[in-house]
Amino acid sequence: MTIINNNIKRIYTKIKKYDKIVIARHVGPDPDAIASEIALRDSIRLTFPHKSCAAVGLSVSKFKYYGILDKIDNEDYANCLLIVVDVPNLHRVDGIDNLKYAEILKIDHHPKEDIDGKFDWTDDTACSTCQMITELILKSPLKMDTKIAGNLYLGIVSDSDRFLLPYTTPKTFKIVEELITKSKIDFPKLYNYLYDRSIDEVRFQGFIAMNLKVTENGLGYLVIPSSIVKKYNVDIATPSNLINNFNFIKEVIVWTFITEDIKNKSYKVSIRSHGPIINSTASKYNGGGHKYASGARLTSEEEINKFIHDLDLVCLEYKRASISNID
Ligand SMILES: [Mn+2]
Repeated sequence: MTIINNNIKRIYTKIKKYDKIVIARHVGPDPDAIASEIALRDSIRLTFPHKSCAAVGLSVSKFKYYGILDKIDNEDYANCLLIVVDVPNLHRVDGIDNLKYAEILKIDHHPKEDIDGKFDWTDDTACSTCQMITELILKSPLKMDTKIAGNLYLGIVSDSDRFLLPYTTPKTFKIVEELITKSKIDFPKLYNYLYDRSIDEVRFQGFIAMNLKVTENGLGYLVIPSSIVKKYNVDIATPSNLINNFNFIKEVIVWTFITEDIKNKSYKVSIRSHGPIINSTASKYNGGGHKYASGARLTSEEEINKFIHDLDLVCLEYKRASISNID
């Protein structure tokens, strides 16, 4: 097989060269992060059975379906090739403390930040890292099986919010078409793994809908105290899992959930946008991410107020700019 794409050729060459490979992703993983690290690991194992390849990071029980993550002995993996997926900054990579890697290689669809891999394949026009991994496998001698294909499909569907977000491109559909055709996955069956919800979570979503505050400028926001998280029997990651479900509200152009995290003495923040660019605001508050989907961390009530005020201004400026464009 001749590899045409240069990025793919370089990544494949590196994978071929190393006998020890560790794959890692960001802390607080989502389906795209988990699916991309596990799918790439399984494909490398399938193609090169003699290599030691591990996918690391804290396991999350609700993502068990994708596969089991590896606990590694750092000594065993000394001088390995480290591949980081779905994360642009080193301090957010999970499970690589004290790992002595020979080279780092990055595959990611977030805007570039501080990880400068020896080789860096960043494509911030890709809807998901899974889209990139799918392309990598389809266009190189790396092998695919039904399980790998299913994982990749779920990562793509989840990160593009069912092909709804603006990062969904004709290329996304082309790659998905090829993925489905070649692997013959039963994709409607897979949706249960993404969209089945507990009644607690559904009731909690009702709480958010009932209590979301909406400003005149189109900012929807809600501060969620830990007592509420406890009362509804959910966890502090639940609001960020639910945030995309609020993307259809006419009066709202930017929305954010600010959840109290007692353990870390801070507030976990998720932000989404229908137009205003929000990652610059997120990075002012110990966070970052995509233009229209970001996260942040806040430490005090005073900071929460400042953050809400800042985001509201972003909405106001966006509205003003849209009106003057019409003129
Ligand atoms: Mn992603």
